[in-house]
Amino acid sequence: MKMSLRWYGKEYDTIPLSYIRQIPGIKGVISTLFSKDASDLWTSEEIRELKEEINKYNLDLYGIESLNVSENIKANTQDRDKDIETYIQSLENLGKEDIHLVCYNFMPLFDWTRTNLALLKEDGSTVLAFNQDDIDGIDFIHLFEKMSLEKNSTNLPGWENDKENKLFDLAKQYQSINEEDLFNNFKYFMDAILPTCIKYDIKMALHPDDPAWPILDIPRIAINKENILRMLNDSNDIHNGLTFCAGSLGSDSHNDLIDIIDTFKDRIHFAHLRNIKHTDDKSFEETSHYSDDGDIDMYQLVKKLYDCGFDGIIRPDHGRMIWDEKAIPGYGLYDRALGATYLNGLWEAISKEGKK
Ligand code: DNO
Repeated sequence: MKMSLRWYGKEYDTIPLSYIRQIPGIKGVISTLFSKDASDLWTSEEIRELKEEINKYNLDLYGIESLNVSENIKANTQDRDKDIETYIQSLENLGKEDIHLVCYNFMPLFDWTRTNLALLKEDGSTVLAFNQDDIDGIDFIHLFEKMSLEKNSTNLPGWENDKENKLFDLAKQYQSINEEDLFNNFKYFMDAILPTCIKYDIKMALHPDDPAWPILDIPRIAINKENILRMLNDSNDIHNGLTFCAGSLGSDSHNDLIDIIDTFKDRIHFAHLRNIKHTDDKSFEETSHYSDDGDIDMYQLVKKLYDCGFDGIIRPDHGRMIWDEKAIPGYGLYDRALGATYLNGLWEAISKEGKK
């Protein structure tokens, strides 16, 4: 297992690599070319530059999060084959630069979604939260306007797609797409890219949908064990794998996280570990990583990963904002560093027990 942190690149991230390097046990980061639209090509030069920047700090680039899949591919518009060709070319360029892990998602239109990016807690920290009541009954256009006003931008943190201009057209398009279409569009995409992934040994790690249910009347499929099984088995190759994201899958309390790790153990290439606390059936707040603070027993998850022989990358996921830090929501330094250290502690204890 290698512990890692997500880093958005020197132009966007507020956290210097020199700080990340000081977190015990972190020797590499997961990163991206954040300015890229989902239909853009990633050139070898750009990938090399990113790697070299990271290497300057004695860190490795462990993998990419995310190489985004365009809405053309997800919604099967007339440009899908063109975008798939570009995606394949980007994968080839990554493979040639010795990158073998790609995290991506297949969520239509919205990536991870929260209704509050800074919910104040009694200890003075702020957390990300999702409250279903806040979006129930809101039509999409109004929601989008509300987010733009609050953020003074149409781009949410963590969203890396070319959403702004085409958003409304796409939203309409998705009205006529159902789950079955999404499954088919996923298979079409995966079958097209797999030969390249196999050739360069690039492990694709599908990120589950967050929250793990359809929002705003737009379908979502990577939401539970059954659906993910179908997505992985329909294009059955180890390179078609999963990012086990505890917070995303755990947003639906019906998902049995331990069983999900057990089911996908050979196909989990990347793990995002974080904790959440449900405030209602479809509402939750993020918490510190510590088991007692949330609904997820972090010890059990780490133990299950260890027992399954997991030897991929783990990163602490969203942190709270603490100690007056100002950073990309969910991606500050302090609470993620605490998370990494806590998770490393669990891993060390479990692995030493295991060897007794
Ligand atoms: C949220 C992240 C996601 C993830 C993408 C992968 O914080 O885990 O935005 O990076 O869904 O494409």
